[in-house]
Amino acid sequence: MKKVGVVMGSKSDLPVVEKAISLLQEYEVPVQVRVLSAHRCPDEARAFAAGARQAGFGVLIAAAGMAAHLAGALAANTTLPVIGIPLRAAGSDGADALYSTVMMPSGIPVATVAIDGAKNAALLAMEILAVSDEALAEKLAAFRREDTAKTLAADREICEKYNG
Ligand code: RP5
Repeated sequence: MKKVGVVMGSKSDLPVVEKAISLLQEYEVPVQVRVLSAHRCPDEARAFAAGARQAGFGVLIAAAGMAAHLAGALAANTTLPVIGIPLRAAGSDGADALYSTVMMPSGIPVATVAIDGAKNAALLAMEILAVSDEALAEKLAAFRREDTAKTLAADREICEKYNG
């Protein structure tokens, strides 16, 4: 199976990014995790993205806060799909990172999830890999069935409590 590259702009992003890493690990998807900043080490970030396809990656996830250019900077250097996670950061509610990540110029797409949306980033990465991996597709379908069952159980509980 192709690897998922999970890149964060700073080690301080790890508490949120860990949710994506642990979900990918739970589904036994090979992951490589890096701290690479579009601003603090642009050469290393560029080299990682430029070599990612050759290195066996199928999707990249890039998480960054504030002026969050990491996902776009990686996307500029690869034609692998790049998923951006805009993050809340000190002194910021994440709206700056959301706009910095989602508002890409035509021709360089970044699939952007919600602010701090690490779980959806991991699920989307797996959905991309599952296009050519039936076993992974079935695991994702099972996850959806469980999610539906949990919601319907909550509905039954609330109905009993409030609707008699
Ligand atoms: C961004 O700046 C990082 O992704 C992080 O979210 C934010 C703050 O970084 P630190 O100053 O905590 O290293 O580049």
